[in-house]
Amino acid sequence: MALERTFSIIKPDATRRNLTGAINAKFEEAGLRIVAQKRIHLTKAQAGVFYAVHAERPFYDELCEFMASAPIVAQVLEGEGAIAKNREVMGATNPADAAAGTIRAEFAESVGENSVHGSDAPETAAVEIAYFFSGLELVG
Ligand code: RTP
Ligand code: MG
Repeated sequence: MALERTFSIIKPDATRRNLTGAINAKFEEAGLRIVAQKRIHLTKAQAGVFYAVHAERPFYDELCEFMASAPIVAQVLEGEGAIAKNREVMGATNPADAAAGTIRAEFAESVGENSVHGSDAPETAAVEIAYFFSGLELVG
């Protein structure tokens, strides 16, 4: 399998509870390398652009409010099959459905405030990485 990069966000519910290090440990234990990372506080409009694909969903406004409610940690993770591996480490969107040992099973508070985001395909990973990072900031 090829070396791949994916985009990750440690969401406001997790930064608020000082879980950045615990979540990063899960990524590193799974063999994912953090090749870029920054802590930023999004505006609601910036969150809205990032989640534009969900604009018609009933939870969109609440999701954008939440993503702008506290700092996030934006990251690029690299590894063999990084996109699928990251989604495996995150667990299901709803923590009630997430497998034991996954980030969402251990840390998520609800289906909305679920601690992490991870890209779902190579195309979305490329777009999401480019929204947050320049090429010079990716240090493999
Ligand atoms: P993500 O995009 O954040 O990695 O999560 P995902 O693929 O597992 O879930 P997705 O369907 O893409 O939904 C994006 C985010 O929207 C929030 N959400 N809230 N209240 C709800 O029913 C609901 N459903 C989704 C979550 O924060 C989810 O991660
Ligand atoms: Mg998604």
